Amino acid sequence: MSIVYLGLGSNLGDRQNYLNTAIMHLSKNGCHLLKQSTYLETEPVGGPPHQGLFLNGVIKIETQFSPHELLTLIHQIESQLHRVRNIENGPRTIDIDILIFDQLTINEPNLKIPHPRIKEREFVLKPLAEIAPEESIHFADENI
Ligand code: PH2
Ligand code: MG
Ligand code: MG
Repeated sequence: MSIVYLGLGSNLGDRQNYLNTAIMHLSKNGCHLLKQSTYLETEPVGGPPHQGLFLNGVIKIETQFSPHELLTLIHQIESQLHRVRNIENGPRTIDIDILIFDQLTINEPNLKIPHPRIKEREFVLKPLAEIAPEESIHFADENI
C-alpha cells in the first residue's frame, strides 16, 4: 500500500461538484480516501488571462496502484469529467495532480514526483499544510 497526496483543481462549470465527483470516482476505483482538505477559491496562476477563479483542494489516499497505474486512472477520470486539453494551463473542469507518492522520486517527461511546482503554489501548499503539515514543511521556502 502506498500513501499518496493528490491536488485537485477546477475552474469551469460546477467546480465543487467536479471536485466531489473526482474524489468519488477515485474512492470507487482503488483509492481509499484518508483525508480531505477544505476547498479554497484561488486566483489562476499562469495560463491565459480572464479565466475564472479556481476551487482547489488536496486529498490523502491509500492505494495499491503504481504511480503509472494511478496516472492512467487519473486521466480516465479527467476525461470522464470532460477535461479537454487544448490551451496550456487553460480553464478546466477538473485537474488531478499527483503531488507526493510515498518517498518516491520519479523524473520522466510525463510523470514527475514529487510534483515539481509544489513550493511555488500557494493553492497546493495551503491545503496540503491543512491535512499534512509534516509533509508541507519539506516544500517550504528555505529563505523564510
Ligand atoms: N493549476 C494550474 C495552473 N494554475 N491556478 C490555480 N489557482 N489553481 C490551479 O489548480 C492551477 C492554477 C496547472 O495545473
Ligand atoms: Mg495542475
Ligand atoms: Mg494536471
